[in-house]
Amino acid sequence: MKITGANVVVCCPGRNFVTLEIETDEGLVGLGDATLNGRELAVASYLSDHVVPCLIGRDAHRIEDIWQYLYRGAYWRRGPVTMSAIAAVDTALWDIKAKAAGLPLYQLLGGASRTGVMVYAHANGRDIDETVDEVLRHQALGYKAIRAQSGVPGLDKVYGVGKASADQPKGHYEPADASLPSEHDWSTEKYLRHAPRLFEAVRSAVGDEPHLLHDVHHRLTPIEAARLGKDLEPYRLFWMEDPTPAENTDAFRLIRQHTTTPVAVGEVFNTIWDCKPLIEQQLIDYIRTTVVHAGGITHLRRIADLASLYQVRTGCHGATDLSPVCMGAALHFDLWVPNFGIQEHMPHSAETDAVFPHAYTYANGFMHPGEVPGHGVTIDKAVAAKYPYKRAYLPVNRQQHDGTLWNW
Ligand code: CS2
Ligand code: MG
Repeated sequence: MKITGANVVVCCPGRNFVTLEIETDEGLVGLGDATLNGRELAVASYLSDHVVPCLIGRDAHRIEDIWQYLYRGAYWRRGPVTMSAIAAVDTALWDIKAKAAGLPLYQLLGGASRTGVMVYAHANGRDIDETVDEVLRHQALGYKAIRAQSGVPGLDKVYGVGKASADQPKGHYEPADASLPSEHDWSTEKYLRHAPRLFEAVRSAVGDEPHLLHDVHHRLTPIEAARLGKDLEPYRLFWMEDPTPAENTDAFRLIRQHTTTPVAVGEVFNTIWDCKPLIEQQLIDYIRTTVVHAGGITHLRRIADLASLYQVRTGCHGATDLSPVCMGAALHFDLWVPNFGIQEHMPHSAETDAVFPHAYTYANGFMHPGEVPGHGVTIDKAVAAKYPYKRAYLPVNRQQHDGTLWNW
């Protein structure tokens, strides 16, 4: 089966997405997500200007060979742009192969290892009371696992807290919110005082059962993260995510010395090499890499297999800036992967779902990728064309007391 064409579709149904469509001489078409929030056009160009010319005429069934060709052949290896582009090609080729076999993608990976994919919801609020209400609302929707993020007293804008608006579902949160990076103010002291109070209120409201998660979003130093982990131990979190920037692996050893709160890292990682030391030294409990930013299904399987040797479980990233194509492919991976942990579930908007019709479903805290051949996600290019690209950036953080540029 030969690749005869490939198109890069950039659209913005409320936020930007980049989708790669690969066509074959047998009429089968595959889709891959190539969205990199805030740097979308870099990946679109990497694909259309540099990758697509190399794909035409290749055998679509040779997924591994094409992966190696694009990874080794680039010379300049790794990085979010390169690996998102490779991921899009890989995902589209797995979609095609599964369609050619007439099977849902998870069957090609090894079949289902579980009856459904446990997901976690996003509950956020401007203060503790509003956040508790949102956690209870998601508990009532059947979620077994809920992430809680709230505003911090004394800080104007904080990661993970949506702006209440008439045209978006309650709690909707889109971080890429401006045509130039918006500036948030940050105070570690105010956050460290507040976070334990938030979880004391949430845990007492929901009881012992629900899994509670929290995303620190890279904003603490290692010792501050260690302190937060200790302070949160009474509330038994499922995980504390991105407690400190993960460039320095040794930082996580310090966190481990002080707290048993489980740690999740990896949504900004893009190859197994980023993950390797944290997994091998058992400094994390969940690896957050997912299909779109970590080289596709082919590479994500390698990361999961390494993690399984150290009892590290998967916890794929699943924010709304990863398209439904990524969500669909990830759910097939999640249904198969033996060391599955949890899947993030931030429902897309109705506009986005109209662009990307899909077979996956949610019910009572679990998702399922569906049984249609392939990964089960398509693109309506006519609807996509109604939403042209609109430049948008992720925010930056500045220390409130002196304006030092900080981690967002
Ligand atoms: C967050 C993301 O969902 C998460 O865990 O870290 O929302 C992240 O902020 C965005 O994906 C960045 O584009
Ligand atoms: Mg995160």
